[in-house]
Amino acid sequence: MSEIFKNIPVIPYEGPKSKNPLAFKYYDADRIVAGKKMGEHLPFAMAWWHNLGAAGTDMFGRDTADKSFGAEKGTMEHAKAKVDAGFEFMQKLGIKYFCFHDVDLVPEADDIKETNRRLDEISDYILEKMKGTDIKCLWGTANMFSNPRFMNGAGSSNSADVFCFAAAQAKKAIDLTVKLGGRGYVFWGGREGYETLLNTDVKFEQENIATLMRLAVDYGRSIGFTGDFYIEPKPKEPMKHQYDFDAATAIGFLRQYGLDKDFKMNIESNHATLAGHTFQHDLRISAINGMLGSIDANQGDMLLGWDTDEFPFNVYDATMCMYEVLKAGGLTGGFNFDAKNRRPSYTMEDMFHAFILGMDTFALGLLKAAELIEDGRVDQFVEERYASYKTGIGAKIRSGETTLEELAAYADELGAPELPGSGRQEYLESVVNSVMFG
Ligand code: XUL
Ligand code: CO
Repeated sequence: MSEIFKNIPVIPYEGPKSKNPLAFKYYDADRIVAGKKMGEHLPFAMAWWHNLGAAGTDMFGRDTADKSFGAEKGTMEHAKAKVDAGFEFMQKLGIKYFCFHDVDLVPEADDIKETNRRLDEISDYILEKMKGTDIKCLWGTANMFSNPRFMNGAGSSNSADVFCFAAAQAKKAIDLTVKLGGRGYVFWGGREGYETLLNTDVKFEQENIATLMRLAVDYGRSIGFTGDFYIEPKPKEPMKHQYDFDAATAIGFLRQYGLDKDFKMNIESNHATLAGHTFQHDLRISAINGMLGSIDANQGDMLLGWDTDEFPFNVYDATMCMYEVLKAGGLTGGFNFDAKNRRPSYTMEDMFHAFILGMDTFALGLLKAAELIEDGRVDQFVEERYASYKTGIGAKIRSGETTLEELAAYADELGAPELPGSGRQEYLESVVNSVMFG
């Protein structure tokens, strides 16, 4: 098979001084950081839909990039050309994982039986490609939001027939994920929400979503899937309101319906910011609940109120992300670049620049997060900030050995507490800067 990305070599690591646009400046897969190889800390993944599918179409204009990869779009030849392109791309970048929706892999037919036959054919082809490489699936998912049948949702649809269709797609996508060695299976509730409460029974819809997830877990376990299921929270877009608003909401939902043992979170940076949180916030909320599973690595634009899915460039955010990941002991999933080139960056070389940027940003984030932890000033400050709970009345509160009467008597005795101590935010921010640039 002929080379698709001609003139693009295997991307080498050349170090921070390199000016070669087709080289890593920070991502050095074998470098040991915090006791582990960088490549193990950072299981990067390619998103099939953006990298091999999205060609620049937006609401105001058509494709700018040519992603035909030499085949006619909408055909199985094109589906296979995408596989060829994807594997060449991943191998040139040293990426070990990919993520997919069912309909990213093949053109959807009118009849689901034909779509499934095409999925069998393409997954055989992918399996063949995987041989002799160490590339695997990170996670799979079903696209239950693009086709008009899902206009009112999938699990949350008012139509039981549509619910069945969603179940059928999820079943097949779980089969494919298992076949391709996937670590996880994602539910992103793109249309699981509402446009208006005037026509919506929220409780009914949430119960149905939970039923769909329960059935998916039961099926997955029955065919030997031992990985994690993930919810990928997002507060809005395409719907005005989406039920998996943010990590806290999704975790509450999972606990309410007894799904928390099988599910974790797949946190996407741009989704967290749409929810009015920082990326770090949703990572922390997931981590403290033991549910930090995987990450969709991208970034939004502070000046725009939608999901721009940009390649990550913000090293502060990546550093705080890696700080959370290191503290959580790593991910069971990985870092999926759910990100796309800007529309005017339409050449094949731009696809590589984008991944080099994203991988270097997270490599730098990892290095700086490890330094921040090693430095210890931030962690030590947090530790000391709660010191009043280590002894005396504080220790009794923590161990649950007190009563409201006892605490009230203690307060009476005290008269007035001292101020609780400075938060030292500006000092801590300067510590972060000194680690970033020191
Ligand atoms: C959409 C989004 C999805 C999910 C998978 O905002 O992030 O691509 O990652 O369905
Ligand atoms: Co995503």
